[in-house]
Amino acid sequence: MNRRSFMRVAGGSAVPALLAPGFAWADDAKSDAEVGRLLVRVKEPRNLEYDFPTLDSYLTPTKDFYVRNHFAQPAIDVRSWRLKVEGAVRKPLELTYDDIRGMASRSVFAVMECAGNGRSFLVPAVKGVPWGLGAVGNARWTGVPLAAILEKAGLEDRAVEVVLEGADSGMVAGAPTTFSRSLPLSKARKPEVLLAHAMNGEALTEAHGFPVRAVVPGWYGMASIKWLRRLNVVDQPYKGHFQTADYAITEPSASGPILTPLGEMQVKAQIAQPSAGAVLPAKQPCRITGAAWSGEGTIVAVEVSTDGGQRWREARLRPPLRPFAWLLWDCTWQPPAAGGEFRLLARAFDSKGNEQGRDHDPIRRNYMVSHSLPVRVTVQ
Ligand SMILES: Nc1nc2c(c(=O)[nH]1)N[C@H]1C(S)=C(S)[C@@H](COP(=O)(O)O)O[C@H]1N2
Ligand SMILES: [Mo]
Repeated sequence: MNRRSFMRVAGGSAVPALLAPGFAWADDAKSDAEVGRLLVRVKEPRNLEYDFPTLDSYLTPTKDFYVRNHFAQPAIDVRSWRLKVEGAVRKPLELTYDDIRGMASRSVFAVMECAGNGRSFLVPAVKGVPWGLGAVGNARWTGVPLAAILEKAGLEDRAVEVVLEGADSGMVAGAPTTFSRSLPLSKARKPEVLLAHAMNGEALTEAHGFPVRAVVPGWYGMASIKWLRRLNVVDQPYKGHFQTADYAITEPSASGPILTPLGEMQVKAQIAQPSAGAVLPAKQPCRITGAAWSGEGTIVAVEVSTDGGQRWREARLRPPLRPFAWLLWDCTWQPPAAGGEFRLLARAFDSKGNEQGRDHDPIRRNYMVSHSLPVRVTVQ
């Protein structure tokens, strides 16, 4: 046990009972100054999880923001780095870091959630990085709208999608593969979609995609390609590994199952406090806190149950309420004198009429784990 984890235990904050066995604190794995209180899920390539029960601020500090890497982090020399824009465009471009920072930028507050967040709670167990609650964070992203870059390059009429390609790569099923994914033009041209060069007011860190990454607000994290090096405008739907074999679900249809790349995030509330396994004193008011977010809708209500889902009460939504970002919510509960075991649940509702569900639909495989996850506590 290193010093920090020792202090956490000694300081009375229970080691989260949610953690998969064999976890280590990030400090054990590396001395990188950008790592704060992250939990190591996979050491190499680096996959680090936010300790969600510590949630106490609207913006997730960059050092506490989860990291999801499929391949080794690429080494990029920003002086020779270029972003190529090519394919079905009238004027191919090669942009430098300074070119991009010199263009008109905007900032968007947006939650980023990995499509595999929460999968360690699925029974039976599924494959993939065993994320608990913390493959999610909320940040302020600054950059150039992708739409402005596509406009500059001039789309040809045959264009249907933009393939965003990262500088990282590795062998997948025997073939060299880059981390790439496409966006349909309908989303790519939305004003919120950015080629971001800053996060929470500072230049991107290497772990989060320096020099430039995509940020696709409202969509699961896999769309937000880090270490961008190429935008390839294509005239056919892209069939890359990370939207066919991975990050896709097979949806039934009249003409048989159709493979659909994952896109929009699902409406979701998560409880941060109390955390699983907490022991609460009877008759003493307890604050239940958490965050809630959705895809392209905004949160309109969060409800909390302390009896496993029989009765629900409305939580207080704390401003700011912004599209694409999460919001923090809370409510007060008076644990009964009799004590016992309790199952806490939260559920969110959004402006598009979506309601958080109670179960995981198997069609979603090991992705989109958006149902209400129970937090078991003891009152005594
Ligand atoms: N180039 C590249 N981009 C990537 C990935 C990756 O492995 N390589 N992982 C994706 C996934 S699955 C997620 S959830 C987000 C996570 O972003 P973060 O590491 O900044 O939290 O990045 C996405 N962009
Ligand atoms: Mo992800």
